[in-house]
Amino acid sequence: MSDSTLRTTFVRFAIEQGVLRFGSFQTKSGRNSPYFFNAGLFNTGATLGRLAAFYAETLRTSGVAFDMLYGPAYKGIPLAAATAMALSVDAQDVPFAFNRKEAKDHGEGGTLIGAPLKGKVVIVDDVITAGTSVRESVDIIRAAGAEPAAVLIALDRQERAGDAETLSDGSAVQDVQKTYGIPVVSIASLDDILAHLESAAGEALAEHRDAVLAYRTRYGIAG
Ligand code: OMP
Repeated sequence: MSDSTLRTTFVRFAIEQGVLRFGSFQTKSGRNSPYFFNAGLFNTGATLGRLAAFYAETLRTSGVAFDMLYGPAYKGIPLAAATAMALSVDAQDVPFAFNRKEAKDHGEGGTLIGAPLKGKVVIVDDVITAGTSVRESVDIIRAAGAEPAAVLIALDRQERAGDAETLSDGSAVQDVQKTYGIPVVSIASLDDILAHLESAAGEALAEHRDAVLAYRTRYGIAG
């Protein structure tokens, strides 16, 4: 599948599954968004498997060199595990690890579970809006003596970080790339959602196009 076909197919898949919805939603950073992508709604074996195949294909074609995957709790955990399984379908057996939110002082102890963090580590997560959640993962990986290699996400909302007065110039994803010196690779982005809304296939959702465009004008990076 070509890169653009993969993106288009993914946007359609997310809409079909009710993962990508249009209406009125509040984001974590307090923005009132006309669309929302809830990756937790890929909640059957088949849909999670299909999502993971998109992650695996996106990572493979990105050219990023990596040794293992890391899934931040909670939502990154099934994503990293399923992506590792999807990579193994093409005989790429990659270790994965994840964290728990609270340290355990008995049993296996610690906050990290799975393969030991070492080498080049790809952080697997769902969405980046303002980019607030990447720092913790980077810190955990570095503290273990490993090296963050990239952030792999399903959707880049292509928004600027900050509040109304302090909106940054670049996108949150660009900020992450600059701050940590690692690429952010996404299956799809807001541009792909807009392309769908503007296509014949997105006709039924055309009523949402103006609101999404207005939102992008306010918080987005692209013109
Ligand atoms: P940042 O940490 O600000 O980049 O926001 C990303 C997080 O927001 C994701 O991990 C989700 O918890 C949540 N989110 C979505 O899942 N989908 C969206 O479309 C928008 C958000 C959000 O709240 O910004």
